[in-house]
This record gives sequence, structure tokens and C-alpha cells, in this order.
Amino acid sequence: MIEVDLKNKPEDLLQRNPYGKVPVLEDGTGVIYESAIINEYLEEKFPAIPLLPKDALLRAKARIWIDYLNTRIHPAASDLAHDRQPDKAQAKMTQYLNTLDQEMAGKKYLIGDYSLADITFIPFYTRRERYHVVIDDRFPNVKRWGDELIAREILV
Ligand SMILES: N[C@@H](CCC(=O)N[C@@H](CS)C(=O)NCC(=O)O)C(=O)O
Repeated sequence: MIEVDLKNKPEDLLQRNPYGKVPVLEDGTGVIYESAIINEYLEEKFPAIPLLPKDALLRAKARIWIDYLNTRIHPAASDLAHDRQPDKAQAKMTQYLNTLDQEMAGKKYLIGDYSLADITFIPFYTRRERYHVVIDDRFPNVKRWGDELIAREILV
């Protein structure tokens, strides 16, 4: 694994990912970027540990939540981390977390079994303090879900 200083990006990051962002996965001679696409690539390459539902409709639902996290929660977190219109970002974050909290009521995982949808939430949850996001009793289902995800044993 190569760590990158994002304030001083190496030239070869841009050669690998035209967006100049991490993560980037190199596999043999191939290069893949965009975390959701990297996750799906690994899912296809290592089918022994399935991380998407078998049923097509449930797979679509998992992808809807992956998209929700990647196009709403993560960008709002990035705005908060970089102090971009923080009041607006905080209001959006509250709205997004409320939606997630309603979805997680009475559920252990977002869709069926542990899946890429849950995994997509983990980087935000583990870094929430850095984003000045407090997940407390206002979001009890998100809190329970996030705490269980990070306490979960990694099974290999
Ligand atoms: N949609 C991208 C977002 C990746 C992203 O924003 N990565 C951040 C670090 S967490 C980054 O590389 N920021 C540097 C920049 O935007 O210049 C993905 O999911 O891979």
C-alpha cells in the first residue's frame, strides 16, 4: 500500500487516476479508481466472500444505498472537513443521517446480510469526529449500526 500526501500529490497519482484522488487500486497491469468501482471489482474477483445480495432487486437496492452514501454523506462530510459552507453542510448531514436512521430502524445491516452498502458507510463513521459530526441519541439506529460495524470481526 502506498500512502499519498494529498496536499502534495505525486505526478504518478494523476497518471493513474485522472481525477487525482485516492483510493486507486493497481492489479497486475490494470488500474482502477473510484471506491465504489474498486469495491465491485474486488467483489467480482473474489466471489468466495459475497458482499452483494444474489437477488437482482436486492443488489439494485444495495447500489442505491451505496450511491446515497457516496453522493450525499461523503460529500457533506468533505465539505465539513474543509470548512466549505459548514452551516449548510451540517444541515444537509443532519437530513441525510435522519434518512439513514429511519432506514436502519430494526435492521442489523442496510440490505440483507453484511454487504458493500454497509462497508461504504464505515470510512465516514470511523472519521466522524474529524468531520465534527456527532452521532448520538438523535440517530440511535445509525449509532447502533455504526458501532456494530466497527466492532465486527473481520472474517477471512
Ligand atoms: N468518489 C471518489 C472520491 C474520492 C475522494 O474524494 N478522495 C479524497 C480523499 S478521501 C481525495 O483524494 N481528495 C483529494 C482531492 O480531491 O484532491 C471515490 O469514492 O473514490
